[in-house]
Amino acid sequence: MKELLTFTEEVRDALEGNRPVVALETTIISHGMPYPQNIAMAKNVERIIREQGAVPATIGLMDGRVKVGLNESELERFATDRSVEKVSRRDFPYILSTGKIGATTVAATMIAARLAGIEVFATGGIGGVHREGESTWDVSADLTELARTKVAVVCAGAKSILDIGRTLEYLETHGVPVVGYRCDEFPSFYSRESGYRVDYRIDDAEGVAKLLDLKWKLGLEGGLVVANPVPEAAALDFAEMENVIVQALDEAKRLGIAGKAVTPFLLSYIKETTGGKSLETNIALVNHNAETAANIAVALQAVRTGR
Ligand code: PSU
Ligand code: MN
Repeated sequence: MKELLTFTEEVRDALEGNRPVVALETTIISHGMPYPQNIAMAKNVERIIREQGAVPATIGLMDGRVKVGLNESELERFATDRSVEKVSRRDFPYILSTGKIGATTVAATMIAARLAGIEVFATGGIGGVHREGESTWDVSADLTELARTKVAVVCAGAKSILDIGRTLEYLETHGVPVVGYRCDEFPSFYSRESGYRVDYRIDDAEGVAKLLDLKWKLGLEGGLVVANPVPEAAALDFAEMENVIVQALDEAKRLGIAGKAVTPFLLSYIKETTGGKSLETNIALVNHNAETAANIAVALQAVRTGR
């Protein structure tokens, strides 16, 4: 199995030396943001993680390998190549066996992180139960992955293109704790509110690290959602975003969009409709998640080594 993974030197050294590492996904680069903002964001989050004393590992599938850590030209390829496929758990073996290039979603990045021995992962927002999911059965594989794979996912909540209430119910059923990092309300990506509460509020990285360490010591498999609201200064109005989201959902229905195309379609519709504003917010929240994830990775290392 190990021969399927390729590490950059920086990531291999960190993992061998038991130093804190933070995983990053590539779907957000290839399918979540336009060029050149996506490549700027990808490099910037890596810088932020290093500044906080951890090592970034951006993950993608390429040449039949799981790349754990991407060099500059590989990052550039994920940011520009239109043939990059979106890879979730289902698509993982197909993309590897054909040697195609695939950007990993939250679910696929968790799988790769677990294989590599990385426990903390920073992203933008997780997938979830879609609105009207009770009839379409559109439930992101991110949720089933969180139920089974031992990785903490730091995110700005879930976009309200989803049914946030049902998403939280699913996570509860599957035993995935939803921690509010310095917040009581589960955030909705662009906004700091959603109308739903988190399970527990924790105000410091050490607290999150202790919870993680204990959860996994107890043999309670599965991940953790760390909900880290977008910084106040970059937050958008919840009601305003709701209008755009309803339009996006109508349009998706009209065009008969289904399967893995749903989320990218909604995201790009919202981006078009809100212009640059939502992109700025998106970048701000990802930066913030990278910083928080690095702090948690460092704290987890300290808990483990008893420092
Ligand atoms: N939600 C966002 N931005 C994103 C995604 C979700 O606000 O970029 C991406 C993530 O990679 C996530 C994936 O894992 O979409 C979920 O896709 P699906 O709903 O098809 O499982
Ligand atoms: Mn789906």
